Amino acid sequence: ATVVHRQDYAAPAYWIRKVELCFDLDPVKTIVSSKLHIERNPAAEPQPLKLHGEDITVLRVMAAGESVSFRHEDKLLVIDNPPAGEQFVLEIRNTCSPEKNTQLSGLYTSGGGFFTQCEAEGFRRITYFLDRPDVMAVYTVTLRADKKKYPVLLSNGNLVEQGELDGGRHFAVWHDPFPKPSYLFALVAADLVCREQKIRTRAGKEHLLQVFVRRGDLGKTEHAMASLVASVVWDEARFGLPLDLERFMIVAVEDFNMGAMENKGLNIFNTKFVLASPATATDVDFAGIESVVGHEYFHNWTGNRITCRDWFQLSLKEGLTVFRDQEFSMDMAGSPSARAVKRIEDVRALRASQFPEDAGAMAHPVRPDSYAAIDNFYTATVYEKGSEVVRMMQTLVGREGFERGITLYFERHDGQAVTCDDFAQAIADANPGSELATRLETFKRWYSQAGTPRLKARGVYDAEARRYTLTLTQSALPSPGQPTKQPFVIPVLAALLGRDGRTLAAERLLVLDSAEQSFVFEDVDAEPVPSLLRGFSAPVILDDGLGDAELLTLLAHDSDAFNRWEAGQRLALARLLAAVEQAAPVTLDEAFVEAMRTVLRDPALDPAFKELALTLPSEGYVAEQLATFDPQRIHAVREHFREQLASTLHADWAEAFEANLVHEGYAPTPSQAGRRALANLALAMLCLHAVRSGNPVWPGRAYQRVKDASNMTDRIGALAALVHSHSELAEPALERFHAIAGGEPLVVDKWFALQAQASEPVGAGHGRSFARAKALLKHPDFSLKNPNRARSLIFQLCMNNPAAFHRADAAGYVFWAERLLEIDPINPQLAARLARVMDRWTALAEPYRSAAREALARVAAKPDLSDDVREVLGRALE
Ligand code: DPP
Ligand code: ZN
Repeated sequence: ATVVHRQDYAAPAYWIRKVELCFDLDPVKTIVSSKLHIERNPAAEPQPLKLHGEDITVLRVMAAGESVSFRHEDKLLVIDNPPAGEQFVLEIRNTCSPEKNTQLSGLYTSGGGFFTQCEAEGFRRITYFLDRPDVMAVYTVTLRADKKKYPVLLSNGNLVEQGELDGGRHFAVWHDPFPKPSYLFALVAADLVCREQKIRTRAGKEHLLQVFVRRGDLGKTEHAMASLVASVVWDEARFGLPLDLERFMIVAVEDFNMGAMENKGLNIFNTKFVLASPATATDVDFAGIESVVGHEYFHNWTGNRITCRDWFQLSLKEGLTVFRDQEFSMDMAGSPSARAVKRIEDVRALRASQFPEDAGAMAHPVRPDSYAAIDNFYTATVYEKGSEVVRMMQTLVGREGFERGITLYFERHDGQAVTCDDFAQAIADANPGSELATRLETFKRWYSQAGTPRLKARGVYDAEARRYTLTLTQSALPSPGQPTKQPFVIPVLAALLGRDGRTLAAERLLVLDSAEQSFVFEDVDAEPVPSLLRGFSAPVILDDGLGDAELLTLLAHDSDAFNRWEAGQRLALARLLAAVEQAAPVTLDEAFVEAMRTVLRDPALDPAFKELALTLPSEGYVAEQLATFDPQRIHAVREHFREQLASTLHADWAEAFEANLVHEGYAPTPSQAGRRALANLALAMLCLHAVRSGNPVWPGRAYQRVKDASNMTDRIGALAALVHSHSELAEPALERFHAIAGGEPLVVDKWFALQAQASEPVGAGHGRSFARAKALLKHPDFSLKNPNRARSLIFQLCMNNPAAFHRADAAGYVFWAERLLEIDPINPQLAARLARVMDRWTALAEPYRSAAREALARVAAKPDLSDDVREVLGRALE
């Protein structure tokens, strides 16, 4: 595969200003006719016209009304002698086969309908084009298809005409007035129904919102529609960005590689992020829908109106839009404590996915320097770390300053394809003299340097001078291709607490922009406990040297909820790490258990916060702290700790369970969701203890709940409690759950996922969870072709169940290799994601490390792997 380098960017030699597309839709052979209005770029050297095309067949090419000769070169269609003159029209006719398109990139069929996915490079699988984001054109699209099978015909923009054709066919013509890159093109032809609603923006204009789903799913679209309405209102209120389209459509499809796609005016969504009813979706699903609907809607400005010059700039739109959807969810959550809970969840997700990425074989900067398959760079780094970079800018210029920056960004670049530099420049220029503007070039290292920086903080208190001096130092480990790093700009929100919990110094912003700097706090009454990096103000690994006593102070008193949670996690982490080092089982100390009990009992704390605070750091997070890790050892230690918390806090769990039962009607609000989350954690702990002590009461109650729960959150929570505790009732409960699911795909996905994540027994029965997951491959409901289903079983096992996956006999790795080789010919994007499971194999202890290398080498030896998989394996084995 050819590797593309960021430094090689050159503007295109030709622009395409206008496109007229006509589709004769047929699953076996669809005919695409396109008329391209092409303009030479006067700044470029005269050269052949090279259009991208992949897995499609050209029928004819005409230029300026006459047939023109062309040739193929790799995946390009080359016209050596395009017509002279500044502008000309090129007409192309080609075919593609949607039914055979199992990659789900380009035009494909799903559930008997036609759908598209063009980001990043899917448009070239539909027709020949300059398939790059800096080529922006106005599209007019005609769709023709059988009316009975495909009564709904949709594309971007506005419907301008529709009517009947001979032979039971019909047509629709759509026009999108906004110039857009080809990756934002979409079409849908299917038998769908829709929920619709009108909305009036501040300017008084009325707009139509529509959510299209399969027949029978209409009752599950209310939440998606409500989320869309809220998104429209929020973007106008917070950033002054209104809906610019007459109509905005969302279409749900069952087979989809990503979560959703922001095609102009016609968002296409994985059903997982549209369909929800209390009976089928959990609180987490409801929150996910709100955030993804928001995310895709917000792309309309950050991504579509201003797009990326090239794919290296992907974080320009993704980092910024993740930041916007996180802010949206926080604003929707409302109360300060609900906002904090959302922030904790976002940081936990960042640490679970992005930190390991930054430390592994695929580490890359937020703005990568090269790629073989761009689809491999839709990563946690580009998205989540990219969002943190935007958040740091907001911290450095303030919330109002950031809004001014966004306004300037749109004044300067609306309608353009730009770079991450352009964005940072606009935020800085709107805030002259700010902490950002004065060190912009240094700040931009966040875009170019990979790896998670380490921040060390040490304080000295001078009682006589009542002065506290805090010294911050930073360092960063080498990452692939970047042996040394220059200092980052690290905004550190800091406050000082007394040992008794009172505030000794109010929160202030410290900005570290060199290797080492000291900051002085005057008038400090007593030796303080520093509360640093509040709200996780920078994506770094903090070493503040605090011991148990100080962390207990922060856990009990910090007014920053994030740091309060963090203090509890660090107390737990320190114990987990110490125990992993020991050969013998470790008993949890009284101080820690009491601290957890205090949190659980504190009536002033939000139940959602308690659930987060009482959940031990994940096995993956523990592994990340170690240069070499043994997944089985970590699992055994963490399970042992969970059992101890289950038994020593037994009465408190029982009380928490009863106290947090929700008796009102179901609503996916943060407050109800928090109570359900805590009740479910309590139930899990109660079942764990009951199974160990042979008491049937709590498992019985959990079983009852699987049968009777009025909502999915409680049902699956109870099922999880039985499965993870290895209760005898787990099997009948799983059967019951499957029956209740009634074949509903998203619920069946949950059933697979839960079993794939089932905690592996420690000691007797070890291997049972792996065996169960493996056996599920043969279940009649299982399929590799549906990405959601494949992810629910295979990815959950390989990524989220370390003790089942990393086996001394290497059976987990064999399972991984076999599935990877099965999926790759079907869907390379999906296969490449699965390949990423091995990112951190070099940190594994023996015998896992050698076995992992062998599995990697075995897969890499296959000659006909996709470019996507080859790139990931290549980096892993480098
Ligand atoms: N659909 C993906 C997203 O919104 C890629 N743009 O992040
Ligand atoms: Zn996005």
